[in-house]
Amino acid sequence: MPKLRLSWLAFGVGASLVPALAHAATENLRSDDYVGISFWLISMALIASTAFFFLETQRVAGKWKTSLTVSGLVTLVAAVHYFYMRDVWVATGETPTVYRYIDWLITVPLLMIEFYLILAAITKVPAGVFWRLLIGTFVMLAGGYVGEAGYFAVWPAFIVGMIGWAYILYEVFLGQASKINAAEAPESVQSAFKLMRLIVTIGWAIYPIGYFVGYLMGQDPSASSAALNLIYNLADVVNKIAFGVIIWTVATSETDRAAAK
Ligand SMILES: *C/C=C(C)/C=C/C=C(C)/C=C/C1=C(C)CCCC1(C)C
Repeated sequence: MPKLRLSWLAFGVGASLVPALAHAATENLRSDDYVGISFWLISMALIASTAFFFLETQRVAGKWKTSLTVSGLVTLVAAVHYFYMRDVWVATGETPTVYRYIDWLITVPLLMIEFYLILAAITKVPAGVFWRLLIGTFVMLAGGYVGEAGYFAVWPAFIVGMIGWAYILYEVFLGQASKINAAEAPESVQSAFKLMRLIVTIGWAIYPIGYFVGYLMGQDPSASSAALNLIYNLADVVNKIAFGVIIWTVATSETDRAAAK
């Protein structure tokens, strides 16, 4: 069973990265540094989730294995970035913008693939749907990055990012992707699709709220960077870990249902 071995291999590579990176900190975490503590907590939660998603691929039916593997990749890539972000924050007290956006640049397209895989488990999906979601993603992240990194005024950059996100929402609620969620799909898959729409709407909305609080309320940037990072960190728990757990719930219940037949 080559697939089974592959997931163990991926797990092994991920697990061996952990000790090397987890000890990279050059400063000690202060007990009153709540943002730093949140970086720590979430790093560990992401690692545990990665192990869980990879190992659970062995339990689910074939067509769900890739979805769970992608969930594990999202949490693995994020975990590695969280180690670096935590170090930047603990050592300097500054927002780790570059690491944050490199993380998003990899993990948001992976989540789009995840979305596409769920649709593909229901029915044939035109590849154009995936590409349009990806274009929306790039516009959204490019806008956010040039604003946060100081290459562009924060308000117009925010608006560009919002347009990218609005386009994704349009595609998922009114565009071709929305029409694909056909009635013949099993109920649990349909409810997963609805839940994923909720994630992209409510879960993802936490990020622009973070940007707004961090840059657009006219506060001193150093005072608002704590809020910015706390909000982004919370958003990642919802959108990376909880999102993966949703996929896992559907995958296991669909697998059990098929086995009971
Ligand atoms: C795992 C990381 C995820 C799911 C990151 C998602 C990021 C966003 C939805 C960011 C959205 C933004 C806007 C909608 C406006 C501009 C500022 C951003 C980039 C924070």
